[in-house]
Amino acid sequence: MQKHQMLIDGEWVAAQKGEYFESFNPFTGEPWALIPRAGAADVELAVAAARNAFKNPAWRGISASARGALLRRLGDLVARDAEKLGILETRDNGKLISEMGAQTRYMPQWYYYFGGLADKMEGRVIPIDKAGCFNFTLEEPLGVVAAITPWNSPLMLATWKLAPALAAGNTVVWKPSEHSSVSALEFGKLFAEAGFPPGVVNILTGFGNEVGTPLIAHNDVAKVAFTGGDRTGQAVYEQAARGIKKVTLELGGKSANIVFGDANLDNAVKGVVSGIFAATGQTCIAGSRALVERSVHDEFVRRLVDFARTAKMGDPLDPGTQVGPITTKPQYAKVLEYIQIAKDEGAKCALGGTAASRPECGSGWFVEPTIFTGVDPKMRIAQEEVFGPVLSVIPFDGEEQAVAIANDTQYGLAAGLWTENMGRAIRMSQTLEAGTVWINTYRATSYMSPFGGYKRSGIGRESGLSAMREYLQEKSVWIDTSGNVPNPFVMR
Ligand code: TXE
Repeated sequence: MQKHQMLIDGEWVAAQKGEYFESFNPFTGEPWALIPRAGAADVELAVAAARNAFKNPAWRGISASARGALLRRLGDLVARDAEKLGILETRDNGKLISEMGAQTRYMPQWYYYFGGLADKMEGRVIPIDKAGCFNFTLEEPLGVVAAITPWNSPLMLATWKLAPALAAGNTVVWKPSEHSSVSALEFGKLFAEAGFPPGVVNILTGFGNEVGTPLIAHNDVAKVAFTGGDRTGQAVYEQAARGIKKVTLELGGKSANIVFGDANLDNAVKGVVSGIFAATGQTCIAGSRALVERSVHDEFVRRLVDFARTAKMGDPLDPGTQVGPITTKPQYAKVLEYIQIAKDEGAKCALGGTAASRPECGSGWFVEPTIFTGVDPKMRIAQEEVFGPVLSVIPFDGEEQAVAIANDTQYGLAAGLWTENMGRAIRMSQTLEAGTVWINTYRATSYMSPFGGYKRSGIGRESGLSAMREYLQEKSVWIDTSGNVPNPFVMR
């Protein structure tokens, strides 16, 4: 079994207590790596390193253009190592190499884009209303950013935080998920090679309560950037609030993929399948509710089931595999529990509905692609995030009802619309409560386009120009130009 070290102040180290935990390969169900189990003492060291690096002229004193150049160099190194990093992700989280490899190959674009933005975040001169005053603004970094990331797209979701945080001049302590530390540690080797000074990025591996909690609580942490489940996100938000820390939260959803009778049904079937089965449902943007207009409901379900039935399950490292295992054993148990809940609630199982025992699934944690019909929008299976290959099909009549059902959850991350009526598509893009709306497509994301949630799906935006602002603060600077300080007892 490989034994790993974590990154503090440019050094590769064990945890202070010398403890390790096992990381599992979800395809075999076997442990394959030993990861340092960090705790509060390691948090102290990593935050001190990040704090010192933030003040160090080697980082604070270089120009924004030089920071941008470092990010672009990092992007080149990620491009060079994309295949290796993708394979490590798949070993650790069991998601398809076709998906993980595509993500690691696309990741350099974030470093190029935010590297380009580094020297373009200009302040403003305000045409101030006070005579004898000159007023301008500065865009300044926040300080030490705590980045806490999940296991489902480990390096991509970290990249969404690291690239803007570093471009803005912050330093980072990154805690990857305990289920996917290996790719993070391999990725961590690239910072020194790209030329980042020690301590600018530190990586602490371990568990949420042992590393995440003291990290968020630390006085020298200015901001918390978190992706994960909404309950954990709530706890993170509450704790960050005690220190009045800035936060961005990306917290998953119960996204609706809405199919109208006038849609190109072949495309809509592909879109719905891609939304729920392509990433084994383990994605924040999973289109886990298919809302289907009643006029085409039966025909659509028939085509959907026929298509989903052909999905090839098996080794996620095989490029031909279409549905992989569930990443963790508790998550596997959670998905099966929700399938039982749906059955108990009276939903009708049109496909799957069990653990997968196909020979090609070996001893991995696989669940059959599952489709429930006859789902009432109030059922738990239609309201709660399952995070697995489980789709709820809900019929509707007309646009108004579609919007009402789509918006009737506590989440608001994304929505898909399948229709040839562009007037309706544009109307609905304005009434759907979701941070992203896809029209006749699904699961498209880009470094250029803001991504984030409405309602319980989160706070703040990642990617695009908006992300840069999440890692900067604006300072207002006043200068007297009159040389004559007025009456000190009257506010100017
Ligand atoms: O995520 P957690 P889990 C959802 C999905 C899934 C559920 C639970 O529904 O079934 O969350 O998954 C760290 N303070 N999503 O338990 O707990 C943890 O170590 C600070 C949606 O794996 O949210 C990890 O690094 N940090 C989601 C990170 O938080 C804490 C992606 C995420 O773990 C912490 C993943 C604490 N108290 C799961 N507790 C999405 N939005 O895509 C845990 N952590």
